[in-house]
Amino acid sequence: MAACIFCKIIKGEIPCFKLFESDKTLAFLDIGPLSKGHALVIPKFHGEKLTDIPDEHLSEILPIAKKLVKVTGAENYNILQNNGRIAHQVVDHVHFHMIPKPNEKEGLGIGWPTE
Ligand code: IU
Repeated sequence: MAACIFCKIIKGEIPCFKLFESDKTLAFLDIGPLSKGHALVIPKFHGEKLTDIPDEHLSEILPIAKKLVKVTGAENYNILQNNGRIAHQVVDHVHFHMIPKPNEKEGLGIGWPTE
């Protein structure tokens, strides 16, 4: 979809800090992180809401979110997916948030390679 910002990220027209990519799925760091390591996992298939995405384009999403959790070392984390304005969706391309919740004392485990 021409005007979709996440489709532009998928096409490489807008840069992102890429964490994982396959033919169906892209994961990258959120530009406005709620915590260190906040990542988004998105299907490359454009759809506004979860119910718009064919199952075969969703199959990698949770396995990749799990891998990203392990990379951060977070023991506490949220996996979130918002649909519609009332449900706090801002970007109209399906995305799953992986939001680590750092331990106050020890922080995250191994952290990202940028550190
Ligand atoms: P939401 O679930 O639609 O509310 O979340 C949208 C997220 O997309 C939000 O956390 C933004 O910081 C994030 N984001 C981004 O990572 N890169 C962008 O270019 C834009 C939004 I626009």
